[in-house]
Amino acid sequence: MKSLGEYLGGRLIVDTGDITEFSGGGIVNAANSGLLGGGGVDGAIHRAAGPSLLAECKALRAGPLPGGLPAGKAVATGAGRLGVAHVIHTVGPVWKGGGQGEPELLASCYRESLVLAAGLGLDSIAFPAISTGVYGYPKHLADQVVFDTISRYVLVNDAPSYIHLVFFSEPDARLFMATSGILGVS
Ligand code: AR6
Repeated sequence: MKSLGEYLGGRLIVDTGDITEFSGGGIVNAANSGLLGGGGVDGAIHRAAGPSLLAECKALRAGPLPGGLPAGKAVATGAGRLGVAHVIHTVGPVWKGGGQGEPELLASCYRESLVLAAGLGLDSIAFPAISTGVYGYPKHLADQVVFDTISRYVLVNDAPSYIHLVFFSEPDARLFMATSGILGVS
């Protein structure tokens, strides 16, 4: 993982690389409602964490979440072999053109994950670019929602101290910085 810049008084850090290499308080998983793994970053996180993560997700389905996790919500587990204390699983919206509440649901994913992280006492948390893969959310539109949501959150919340956005590719990270108007600003 490589850091490309720090913003919002150092609390927002833009990184590029594989989120499973993050070490710190927690990472967020772009899961699906079933919570039992999948492709993309979800598959990578489950592979890196090992079988205990799937076992914890199955326990959630057998216990408090029999119908799975709705879009926009978040739930925490341990993190198996990952170098973090917790994985926070959230379900992004599937892009259907933008008029089906997608921006609100995406904002909710980030907010709910941050609130959970703060409640768990995590000092740092790393997000992947939720919904921008298989779920088809246009990257530049997601970037606007993410920057807006995190900017508002840090204004009124002290924890977590450090919020990392981990983009799988450097062009995706630079698109985020350009879209949110922070390219070249530090
Ligand atoms: N580290 C950081 N980012 C990654 C990694 C990684 N190791 N791997 C992929 N990405 P996606 P979604 C980026 O499709 O759109 C799964 O099957 C990727 O480049 O993983 O929310 C779930 O089970 C993209 O920008 O998540 C769900 O069924 C971003 O992560 C569904 O996909 C998100 O892509 C969720 O779709």
